[in-house]
Amino acid sequence: MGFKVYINGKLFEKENAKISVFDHGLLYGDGVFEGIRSYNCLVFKLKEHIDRLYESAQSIMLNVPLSKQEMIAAVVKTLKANKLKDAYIRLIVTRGEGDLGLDPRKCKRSCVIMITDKIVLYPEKLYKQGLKIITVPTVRNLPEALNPQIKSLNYLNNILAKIEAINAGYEEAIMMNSLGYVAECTGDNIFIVKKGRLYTPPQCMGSLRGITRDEVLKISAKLKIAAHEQILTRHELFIADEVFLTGTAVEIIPAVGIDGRTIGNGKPGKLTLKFISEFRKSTKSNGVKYTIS
Ligand code: PXG
Repeated sequence: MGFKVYINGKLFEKENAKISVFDHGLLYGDGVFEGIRSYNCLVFKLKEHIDRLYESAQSIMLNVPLSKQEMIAAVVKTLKANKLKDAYIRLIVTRGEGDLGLDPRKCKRSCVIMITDKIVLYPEKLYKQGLKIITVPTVRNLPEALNPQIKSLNYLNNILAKIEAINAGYEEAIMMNSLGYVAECTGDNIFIVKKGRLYTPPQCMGSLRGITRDEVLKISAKLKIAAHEQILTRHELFIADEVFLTGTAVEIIPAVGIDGRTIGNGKPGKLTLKFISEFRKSTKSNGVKYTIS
């Protein structure tokens, strides 16, 4: 069975799911997106993802032609049409079809796209062993230039950092901001554990306000583990007891090496493992429910 893609209210077979080459999402990266997951027919934190999508759109003056309720209904409709229990959901709103020029006023109708697919899980081995990662030269976008809070279709900043990691033989990069402080990874937020406390950079250091990050902060409150939003330097990463990354796709993954330094004892730490198991529990019980026939 082929799979179906939602475009502007209609479902198309994958082969026929096409948009204009004059769409400003393609020509200029002018649009916003979300990456969402569903677990056993529960869309995890759907409301939070939709809220963030509309905030990104508001910031770039992009009209979303659906109410939030209609958007949620469309996500559920697409998941049901594809009979997916566990899914990765990519929600995209582009400026729509315009002409060869930046002027967004030429784009008369924004374009809403939803792609739902089977989730590709990272090998369990990575969660057990942890990642070795590096800091890279490309700095995270300045909040006063292109605010990382806007989850826009322009991800070249992150892709350049990813290329630098890959060229050096690593899978993931830690991005610093222009002041040299830790911002985030290319598609994940970063946390450290030091002396039983949790630290993560504040948003003003140049990171996206991750929904997984928010959930980790919530879990830490529940477990009565002190958590702080604090400016972090490379040095603090190197001397951390534990480091982990958070994001929708990866959930929570330990980092056991940074720039050649071994973090802690080189194995995923106790608190990291606790957060992984608490997070997995949360994905089983939180979200918007749907049924598939
Ligand atoms: N930072 C950046 C720059 C991101 O793009 C996160 C942090 C984590 O946020 P959430 O809300 O997911 O905890 C993201 C999210 C992909 C993909 O296809 C990327 C993200 C999410 C899902 C899939 O690479 N980025």
